[in-house]
Amino acid sequence: MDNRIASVETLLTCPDRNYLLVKVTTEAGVVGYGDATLNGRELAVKTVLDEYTAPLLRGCDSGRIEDIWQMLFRHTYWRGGPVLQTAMAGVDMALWDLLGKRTGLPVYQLLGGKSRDRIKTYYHVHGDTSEALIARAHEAVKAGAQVLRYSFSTKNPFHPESGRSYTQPHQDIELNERFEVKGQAGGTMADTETQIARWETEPYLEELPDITAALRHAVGPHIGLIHDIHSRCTPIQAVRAAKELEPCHLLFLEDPIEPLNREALELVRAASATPLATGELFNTMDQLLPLLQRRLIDYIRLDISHFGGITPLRKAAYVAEACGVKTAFHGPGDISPLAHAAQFHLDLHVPNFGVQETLRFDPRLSEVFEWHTVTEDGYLSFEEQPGLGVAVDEAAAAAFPYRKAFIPGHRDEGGAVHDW
Ligand code: GCO
Ligand code: MG
Repeated sequence: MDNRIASVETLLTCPDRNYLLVKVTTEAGVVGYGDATLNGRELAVKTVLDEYTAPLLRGCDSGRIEDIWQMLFRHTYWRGGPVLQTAMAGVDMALWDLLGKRTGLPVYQLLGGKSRDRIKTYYHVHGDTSEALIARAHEAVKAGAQVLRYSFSTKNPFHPESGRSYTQPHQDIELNERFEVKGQAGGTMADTETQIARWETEPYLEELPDITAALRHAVGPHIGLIHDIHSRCTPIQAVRAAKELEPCHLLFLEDPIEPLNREALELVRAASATPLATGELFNTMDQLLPLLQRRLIDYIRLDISHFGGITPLRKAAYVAEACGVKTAFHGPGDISPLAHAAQFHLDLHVPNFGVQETLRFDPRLSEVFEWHTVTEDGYLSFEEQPGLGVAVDEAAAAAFPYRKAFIPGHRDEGGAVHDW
């Protein structure tokens, strides 16, 4: 069989939101798919893949996955960054998928086999008020969830009459009985880059401990609770939040501060026993390593599509294992089912798996991606197939053309830029 790469192509599709897919085909006609979606900057990644990566890979042995990764990372000289790492991730996932299809084995088997039978997952629950949040959490627990990531809206204290509130990003998609989308996930796509929402951290911090305590009381002691601060605190505000949330026994507090401000995590760590997680914005190992070495976090939140694919994510998980840190890979709606599937294979394999973020996918996605997962009692399993186990319908993908969309920006009440 001629395993040399004949072509590397990109497919941009928008069934509900934009996804950039990479398709690698060998001379023998075997095909692998990967995800290279960078929310709001899809065309930048597509240009890298079409103009630079595709010509470079033509004729390479598709089985030399590690070597191709090293070449793409190091031969460009300009290493890292979200655009280049996302492009590499798409190729890397496609090569693992292709190897699985060639050998007839699922990717987790190629990685060294299972360390567990099923994957503990968490979904988002959001409420505009504490009551709405608790009602939603009860629904999720009734449906079998054992871990919840919660978010809420904070009343704007400066304009109580206006009904305006500060809302956190979330991906709590409600479906009706006919499996149609009732509400869109909050704040993840905007039509223009100038669409701005307001945010002030202090009023939110006033509400956070009470809402969390009420939620903990409502769901009882055995449901895992996760909260994502989404980089919106200064270091000392994060210390306050982590300390005040201590009695609520969170599974973890995510991105308490701007994740690239690594030194300041030490302050939060020293002040409280609330477990910490970060990493969704990291692209390379050097960003993560100091946090592991200094035991500043409990969960790595790396995202397979932005960290360069299966090859480096596996290495990061092994290093985390050596440091007693678990995985909680980033699983938002802005990476495609191919990326989610690739992470599921790693989740099954790595010994130090913790929990996996996932979401209720918009049903329109099933027109483009065919994959079979089952979630029972909050644990996910999937049908065994060679490779990643996700079939892509290219004709359906082409029928949903790209629509330019952006991550909405935030500014404070004074008009200054704020972290999203
Ligand atoms: C999460 C993330 C997402 C991001 C999104 C940005 O923890 O799931 O923070 O909600 O905001 O991936 O595109
Ligand atoms: Mg997050």
